[in-house]
Amino acid sequence: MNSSNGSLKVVEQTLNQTQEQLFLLLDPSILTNIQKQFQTFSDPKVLEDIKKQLRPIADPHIFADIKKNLRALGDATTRADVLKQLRPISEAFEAIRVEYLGRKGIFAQMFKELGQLAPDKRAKTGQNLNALKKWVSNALEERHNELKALSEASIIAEEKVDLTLPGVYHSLGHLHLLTQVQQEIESIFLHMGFDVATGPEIESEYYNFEALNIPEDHPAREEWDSFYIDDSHLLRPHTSPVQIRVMEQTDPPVRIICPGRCYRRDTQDATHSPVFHQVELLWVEEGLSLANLKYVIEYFVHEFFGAEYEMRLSGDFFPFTEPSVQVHMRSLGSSDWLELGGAGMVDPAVLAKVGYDPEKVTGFAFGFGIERMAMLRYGIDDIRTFLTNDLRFIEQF
Ligand code: FA5
Repeated sequence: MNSSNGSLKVVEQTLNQTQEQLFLLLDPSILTNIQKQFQTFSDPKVLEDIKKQLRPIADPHIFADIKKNLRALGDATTRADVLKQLRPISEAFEAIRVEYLGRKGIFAQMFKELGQLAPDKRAKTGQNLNALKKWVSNALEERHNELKALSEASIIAEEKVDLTLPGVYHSLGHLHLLTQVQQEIESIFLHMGFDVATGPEIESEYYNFEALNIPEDHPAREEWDSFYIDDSHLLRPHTSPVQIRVMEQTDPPVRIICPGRCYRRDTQDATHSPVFHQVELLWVEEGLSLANLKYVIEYFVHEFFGAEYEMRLSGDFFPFTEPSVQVHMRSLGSSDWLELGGAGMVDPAVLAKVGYDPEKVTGFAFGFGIERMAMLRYGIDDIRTFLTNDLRFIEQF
């Protein structure tokens, strides 16, 4: 047991004892007993005896002890809890005051009976009765003041702030690496004059497939055949549907990026996760060509990865771009290329579907994996680490 616990026990014991002793003074038998001896109040010995019986109200040591031990309780909450136990004690003192000194209290009764005494006894008894009443009244007032001081002193002690104590450190946490990377990508494109667009993660087949030039019987559907919510809605497997939603609502020129979560039924491995992020880019305007697409990607790679990385475009196929390319990246000197995503010139059929004139405007788009970019930049060799919430990983970034 430490000393604080020891003090707590002592304070609580003292409080209990005091309370019990005070209750005894309210026992009707002691009250009648005092009253019965009234006739003999002229005898100083009787008075001393009564004062002895009333000792609990005249004992200043009870509060001195409580105070000393309260101070030893370091914890303010414990102190506050203990202080609450003073309430029944102060109530007991008040009850005693009423029983003894109140209008119908025993002193009032004894003063009434004074008149019935023989005149020779009356004066001395009356004097002693007065003295005793004063003694009781003083004792009660002193205890009352001590009680008040005790509560006030403890409250002040509680409120005192020790500025020399070491502060409590609250760790604030920080953004997850993926969020940091996403924000950095957004910032690069915002500086290039692109807007950031968003779209729903539960997407209809129309935006996910038909509008992107992938009819129902097209084999490419299988590649993006993700988690279905009902017959015609699925968790989007890529961010390309946002291109359609934006173009439907905006006349060209359109210059947007759309970062967001995607879902696929891919088996999890070091580079595949069923939940991952892509950033989509779309630029539609008059006179755009594949050269502009290459420039934008190169500029972005330079800004995001720096000079120590190289990129490569190679031919690919997507139903919604023509021609289509695959973008790969690697750090200089490395033999492994990592696929960032697909890109290409927006297929004229897609432009026509949203009401654009493919004879007038052309556009290009890409969709890159955000995890893959972060992995490349920070040398992370397993995509699963992004989602395991291991602080040893998270706190590195
Ligand atoms: C697409 O999703 C196309 N929508 C990209 C596109 C947009 C092409 C615009 C043309 C024009 P693809 O299925 O290749 O493409 O996915 C693009 C990138 O998303 C991948 O290269 C990879 O970086 C990332 N990705 C795809 N599946 C996963 C996965 N399961 N886990 C982590 N990253 C993934």
